[in-house]
Amino acid sequence: SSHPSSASSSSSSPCLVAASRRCVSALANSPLLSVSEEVRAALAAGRPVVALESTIVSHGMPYPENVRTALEVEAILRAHPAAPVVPATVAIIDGKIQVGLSQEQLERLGQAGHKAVKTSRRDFGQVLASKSAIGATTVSGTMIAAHMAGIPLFVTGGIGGVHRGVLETYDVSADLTELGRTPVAVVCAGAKSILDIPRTLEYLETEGVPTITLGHNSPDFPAFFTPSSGIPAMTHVETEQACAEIIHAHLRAGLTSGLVVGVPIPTAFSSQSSFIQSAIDQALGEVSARGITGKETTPFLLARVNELTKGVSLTANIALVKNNAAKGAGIATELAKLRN
Ligand code: PSU
Ligand code: MN
Repeated sequence: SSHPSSASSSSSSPCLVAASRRCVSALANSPLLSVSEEVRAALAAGRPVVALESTIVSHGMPYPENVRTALEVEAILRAHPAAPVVPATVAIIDGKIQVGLSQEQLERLGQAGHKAVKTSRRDFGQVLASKSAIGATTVSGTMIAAHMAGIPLFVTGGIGGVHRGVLETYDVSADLTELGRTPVAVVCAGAKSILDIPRTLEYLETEGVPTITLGHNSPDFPAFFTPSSGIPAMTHVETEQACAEIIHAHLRAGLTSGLVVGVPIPTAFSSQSSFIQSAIDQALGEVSARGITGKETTPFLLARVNELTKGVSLTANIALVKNNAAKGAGIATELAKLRN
């Protein structure tokens, strides 16, 4: 049916994750989905859970900072002052979509680095069929798994977007079409200026994806290493509660698109942004010069910018991911209250 299911009909209609906490996604029975015991118990009890991606671990940061950061982000969620939030890191391991990783699995993923398969929607079949491959899920891939498991909120660093030079390359991240088709809220620090941010926001608008800036004294969508992109988001809220209310209403209405919550980088870590920007410009030039295309483009840019800034961009990247986790824990907590 194309009509949103109301709470009262949720017992008889195919159940949307958003309808109520007891109502588990119809996809939750997939034989290829493996949800950890801790995550399963938290979801069943209506306690807050936050999904986390794994491409940021394998392709977004070097080893061993990647594993350390992943564990620290999980620890920030668990130590959330109001009440613990359960982390659910997503990856494809041993031919299963794993939601909630052990420390050992995180270590395998971090060590695999670029040998892991960067996994967006199109890559699932290939990675699942090859039982030995490790699939590191992107924002797109992680949203799919989170939705399958019934997790409405997901925290990461930055989303993919419309690439600069799109009119030549047609390079638009699968994250954007995923946001248009999968009802999960993604908390991030905006989009990196490796991307065309104005066109990314236009694309999200076309896909029916609300963009919400949180805790900003301006309506601007953040731009990863800088607090403001100069382009307004759909709306701007000051509190995690107000943010959760919009997410809750959007999901409860049965809309099938996701949402983006942009959390500006803390100002203490944004001072080096013009130095980082010059590294980004150089790395972008190298992408064209070397003829890098397709799924290789973003990992190349991320690694090259880390290299060129000798760790300055990595420090900012780690700081903003942790800040997003702290904010995401607050939003997840408010969202759980609204859903219970
Ligand atoms: N941007 C970042 N860090 C990242 C990514 C993007 O600042 O780690 C990763 C995310 O996993 C995102 C993916 O989903 O890159 C997008 O890749 P592509 O541009 O090829 O769609
Ligand atoms: Mn691409």
